[in-house]
Amino acid sequence: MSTVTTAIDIKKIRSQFPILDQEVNGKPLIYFDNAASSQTAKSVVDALVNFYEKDHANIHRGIHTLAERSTKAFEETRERVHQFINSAEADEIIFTKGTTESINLVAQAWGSKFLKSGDEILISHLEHHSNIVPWQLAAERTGAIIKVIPINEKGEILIEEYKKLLSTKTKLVAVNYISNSLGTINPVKEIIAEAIKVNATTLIDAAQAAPHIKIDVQELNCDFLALSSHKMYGPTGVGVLYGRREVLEATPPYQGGGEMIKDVSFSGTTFNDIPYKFEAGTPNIGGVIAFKSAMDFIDEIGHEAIQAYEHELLEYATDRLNQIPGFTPIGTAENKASVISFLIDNVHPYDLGQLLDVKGIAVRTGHHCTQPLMDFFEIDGTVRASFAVYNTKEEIDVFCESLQKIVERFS
Ligand code: C6P
Repeated sequence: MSTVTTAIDIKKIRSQFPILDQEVNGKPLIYFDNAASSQTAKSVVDALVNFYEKDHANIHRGIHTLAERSTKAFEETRERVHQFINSAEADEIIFTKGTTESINLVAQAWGSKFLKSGDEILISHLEHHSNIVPWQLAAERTGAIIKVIPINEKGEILIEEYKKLLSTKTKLVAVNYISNSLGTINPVKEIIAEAIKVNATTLIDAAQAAPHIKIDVQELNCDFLALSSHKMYGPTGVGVLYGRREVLEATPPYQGGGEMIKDVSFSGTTFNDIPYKFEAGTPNIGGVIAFKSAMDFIDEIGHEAIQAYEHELLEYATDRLNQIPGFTPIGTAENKASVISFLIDNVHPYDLGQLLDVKGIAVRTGHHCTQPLMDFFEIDGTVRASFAVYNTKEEIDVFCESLQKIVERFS
């Protein structure tokens, strides 16, 4: 058994995740499906319970005590996100259901005003369907054209090819920070800087980045950034859209309803200020409030420590997996987060996923909502192991030994 060298109190961290302390199919659970959804920290669950047991009321509407309490806690999370991603102000933080809704909001609301026939939208070949389909719908509505930034065999964006695609016709560049299927960390700062040269608006899909690396929207200088709480040890059904003030103010509302208005009459409506203009209806109040505890959990460990530890897990697993006969990694970028997508000769990914589940190991199999990327590699899908800060080298040992046995059975 190996020991982890990076300074991190794994016992303390794991104590925040009682769900990990169980058997699945008679074996201790090993949860390596964190890119799909990470487990929820106990402090987050406690915050949710506390809200429903003590503070539940609708927000921004009532003047009674519970309404004031829940409104205050909700707005405290907005402040917390503002700090967490270093936006210029808290009003630039909009709560959504998740990254998918955040991107759809931009594609529909911003797209309806700022995209017109012949305009170009640049996305990369690495994108999740959530950063492809909303643009296809926007393109259909407006006559804009989608252009795809090519990648190499390692799964890295070809920056020189990207630069060639940029022109005065480019109205939007939308790319992910970290690829969910391959783990590639994209040079988003450089991508944004190049987009700014042609006055293009930029959107960063940070769904996979937010749990792993420090995000600083002012340093990145992006116009929009999207993330999901459930990949950050927080609750499902909560996401964030960051938007630069000027861009948000210029963007029309996404949905109509309660809270997003200043004044409504049958002859017309005036809209609320940002961020409320984009938050129609009653949101996931409890989820948003509990999301604050997820950011506290991440910051207590620190992004630097998280990144160093997860990188150690990535290198350890990669070395061990490379020794397994028939192992082929899919995505071998120089700059990678803790995601390993792979194939094993003669074993279908679904069979592998099922056989690993029998051993209590949770991985994701399939196309990971990135079918164009799978087409690039001429495969239907992969097996994907994605590590979080609560995973250990000992779990990787069990995973590799289990894989080895499966390979032996199939050879
Ligand atoms: N990827 C995965 O297993 P939502 O579902 O809205 O929270 O996030 C969508 C999304 C957008 N962009 C990226 C880069 C993502 O990874 C995801 C979610 C999960 O890879 C579920 S498909």
